[in-house]
Amino acid sequence: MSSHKVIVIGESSVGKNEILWKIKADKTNGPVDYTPKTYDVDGTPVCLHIYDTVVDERTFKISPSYFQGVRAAVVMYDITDKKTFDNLTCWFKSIKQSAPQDMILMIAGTKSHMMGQRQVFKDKAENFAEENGAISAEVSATKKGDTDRIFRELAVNLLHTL
Ligand SMILES: Nc1nc2c(ncn2[C@@H]2O[C@H](COP(=O)(O)OP(=O)(O)OP(=O)(O)O)[C@@H](O)[C@H]2O)c(=O)[nH]1
Ligand SMILES: [Mg+2]
Repeated sequence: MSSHKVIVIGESSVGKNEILWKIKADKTNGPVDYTPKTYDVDGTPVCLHIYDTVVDERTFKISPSYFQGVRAAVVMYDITDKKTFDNLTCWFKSIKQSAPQDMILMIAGTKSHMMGQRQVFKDKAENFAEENGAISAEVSATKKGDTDRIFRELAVNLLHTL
C-alpha cells in the first residue's frame, strides 16, 4: 500500500466541500475536512489522505503545518468565476514558499458542467499549469465519478513519481 497526504486549497465557494463530499466514504454529516480514499492503480492500492485547508483569502496565507508531510496539492478555482483563476498566481506563490520541492501540483477547475457561464477557457488553464509545473484538470461535483477521476489521476502520478 502506498500512502500519501494531499491538501486541497482554494478560495471560498469554489466548491472544495462539494467535491470532497463526493469521495467521502461514510456519508455522515458535518464538515469534510479530512477524508481517506484508496484507488487501485494497476494492482497497487494507493491511499490518498485528503485534507481540506482553511486559508486566509486576503493574504493567501496557508499555515505551514498543512504542508507537513504533504505529497500533493490540488488548487481549485471556479471556471465560472475568472477572479478565482487569476488568483491562482497568488496561491502558487504562497504554496511555493512553504511546500516541499517535489510536491505534485494540480489545478482543478470546478463547476465544469456550467458551460454557459464559463469565464475560464481550458487552454488558458492548461497554459498556466504548464508554466507552473502542474497538472490541469476540470471537475464537476454533479457528474458521477468525476471527482474520483481527478483524484485517481493524482494517485497515478504519485505512484509513478515515488
Ligand atoms: N452548480 C454547482 N454548484 C456547485 C458545484 N460545486 C459547488 N457548488 C456550489 O458552490 C457553493 C460553494 O461550494 P462549497 O463546496 O461550499 O465551497 P468551498 O470551496 O468549500 O468554500 P469554503 O468552505 O467557504 O472555503 C455551494 O453553494 C455549492 O452548492 C458544482 O459542481 N456545481
Ligand atoms: Mg469548504
